[in-house]
Parts: sequence; C-alpha cells; structure tokens
Amino acid sequence: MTLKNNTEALRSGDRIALAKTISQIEDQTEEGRQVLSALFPYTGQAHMIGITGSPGTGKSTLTARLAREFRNPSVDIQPQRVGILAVDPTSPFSGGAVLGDRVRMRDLAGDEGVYIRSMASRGALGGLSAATDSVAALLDAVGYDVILIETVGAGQDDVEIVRLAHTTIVVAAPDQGDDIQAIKAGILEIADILVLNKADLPGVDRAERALCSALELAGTHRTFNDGSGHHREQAIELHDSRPGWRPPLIKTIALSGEGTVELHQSIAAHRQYLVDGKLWDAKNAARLTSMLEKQLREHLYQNWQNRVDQKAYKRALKSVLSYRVSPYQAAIDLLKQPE
Ligand SMILES: Nc1nc2c(ncn2[C@@H]2O[C@H](COP(=O)(O)OP(=O)(O)OP(=O)(O)O)[C@@H](O)[C@H]2O)c(=O)[nH]1
Ligand SMILES: [Mg+2]
Repeated sequence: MTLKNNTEALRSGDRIALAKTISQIEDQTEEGRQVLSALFPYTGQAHMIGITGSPGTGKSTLTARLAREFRNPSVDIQPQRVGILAVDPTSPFSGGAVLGDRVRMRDLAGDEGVYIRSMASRGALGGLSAATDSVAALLDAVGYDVILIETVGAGQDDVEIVRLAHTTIVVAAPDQGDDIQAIKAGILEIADILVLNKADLPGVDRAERALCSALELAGTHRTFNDGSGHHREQAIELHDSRPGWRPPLIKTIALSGEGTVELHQSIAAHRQYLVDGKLWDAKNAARLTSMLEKQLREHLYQNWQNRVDQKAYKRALKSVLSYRVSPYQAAIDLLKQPE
C-alpha cells in the first residue's frame, strides 16, 4: 500500500491498518515513521488522560468503566471516540497482565468507537517507551477524541505520564496498606484527580482520611525535599504550573460503576480548566518540545555510532578502563574524529 493510501485508510477508520501501523511504530520501522510524519498535522486534538497507581488498585476496571461513560455520557454531550493504551510494565513475553486486561475490557470490544491496545513498556529505564508517545499521537490523528493511557505507577513512569497526559488520574485503593504511604509521599504531586477505588472494601474511611490530609498538605506545600532526584522536581514543576486547580478526591467502585459519572465530570472540569487557563496549549507545547529533543538526541547518537571507527572506540575505551584517559576527555576525542 502506498503511503497516501495507507494514511487515507487510517483516517477513514480502518482498524486493520491501525493495528499494523502501531506494530510498525513499536518496531521503529521507516514505514511507521513516515505514517506518523504524514499524519502529524492531524494531531493535537485528543484529550490524553493518564491513569496510574499501584498494581491491582483497579486501573483497568476503572478505565473500562470510564470508556463506557465517554461512549454513553449520562449528561447531554456527544459520545466520544475512545482509544485505550494499556502500558504493560512486564516483559512483552510474559503476557499475563495483558491478557487479564483484555478480558476485563472485553465488553467494549464490539464497539467501533473504542480501540484497545496493550503495549510493552520498553524504555531503557523502565519508563514509558517513545512508542507510547507515538501511538498516542497516531490514535489522536485518526480521530480518537479521548485517549486513556493506563500505566502502573512506578517511579519513572509517573513523571513520563505527566508529560504525556493532559490529565493525570492517580488510583489508590484501601487494600493497598503501606502503599497509601507511598502515595502520600510522592505520587500525589502528579495527580490532577485522585481516585479512591474499591470503596466497597473495609478501611475505606481510614484511607479517605489519609488521602484527604495528604491532599491538604499537597495544596500548601509544593516543595519537595525527600531527595528523590531531579525527575521528581520535573513533576513538581508541572504540578506547580496549575494554579487554581485543587485535585479532587473521588471515591469509586469500579466493579459496579459507582462514582464513574463523578469521575467523568471531574475530567471534563479539568479539561475546561486547562483550556481556560491556556494550559492545554502549554502542555502540548511541552510534550512536542521534549519529543523533538528526544529525536535529536537519538539521531545524533545514531549518526555518531554509524560513522565512528570501531577500532578507535575500542582504543579509547581501553585507555579509560586502564585509567589513562578520563571518560570526559575520551568522549571529546572520539567526537573529534575525522569523518
Ligand atoms: N472490591 C473491589 N474490587 C475491585 C474493584 N475494582 C477492581 N477490583 C478488582 O481488583 C482486581 C484488580 O483490578 P484491575 O482492574 O486489574 O487492577 P489494575 O490496577 O489494572 O491491575 P494491574 O494492571 O495489574 O496493576 C480485580 O480482581 C478487580 O476485579 C472495586 O471497586 N472493588
Ligand atoms: Mg491493569
């Protein structure tokens, strides 16, 4: 298929073409890049929503509920087309979690207005892979209005989801035990909306009190001093750029759907808040800037790798390993090598 035919098929909702292109993006093929480039002008429309939290808090169940709410809104608004990306933190080969998620989402499967895809998170540091950005952009370009991105909250991912999403939802549950402490300690700073799911379980009142007091604190103390490094600071910066928004705490029972309407309304309110305060465009600009920088870094390194003399590289490495030349100097020398 020519590039033009392919992009036309994608824009007209061809799901087979979509699945194929997503695989090409994941495999970083040239075709994938070309399609993304051709469709780039159509991006920047979708509401990207990150759903993060500890394992087992009910993110997938909640995501499926939310998708249904966007498809059949209880309030009088147009149904929206929903893309779901479940970022699986486990190795692409284990597959267990992915399968579980698929089963939970199966009753959405017959709906043409919903597209579900599981992705491996392959970032070198365990973060979201660059492919997550790209696949989200593709879904945006082919007309999904809302993109729900589920990730397991685990350090690096949290920061990256804040960068990718317009709205970040952090999901906690009363049966998390010590994890409520973890949420209080850091992840709270990234939440635009905090969800306490499994509100049917014992201990919900205690968990609610703990989260409420943590939210109060987060509202007054934006400084972050637990020494967890500069990634945290990035997240805080983003957090700090949202004056006038107080993250609400919403109790849900994803199993029965209780609280989903409130959550949906809260997401709409956050979107309005972003648009009114010009933060929507600012978020998009920040994401695109970081994408461009990532690409530049990747290409520069790739170019250098392609042309470096392997013998010279080995020599340089050897002199570093024997403490004769510093890595700082060796890098400069290698970059100076004639082409
Ligand atoms: N009691 C109760 N159980 C729930 C609720 N929501 C989800 N669960 C159950 O909690 C378990 C985990 O739900 P998932 O939706 O897979 O949670 P998850 O956060 O996506 O899990 P991972 O993706 O593996 O991190 C499942 O057995 C769900 O049926 C709820 O509101 N109440
Ligand atoms: Mg899940």
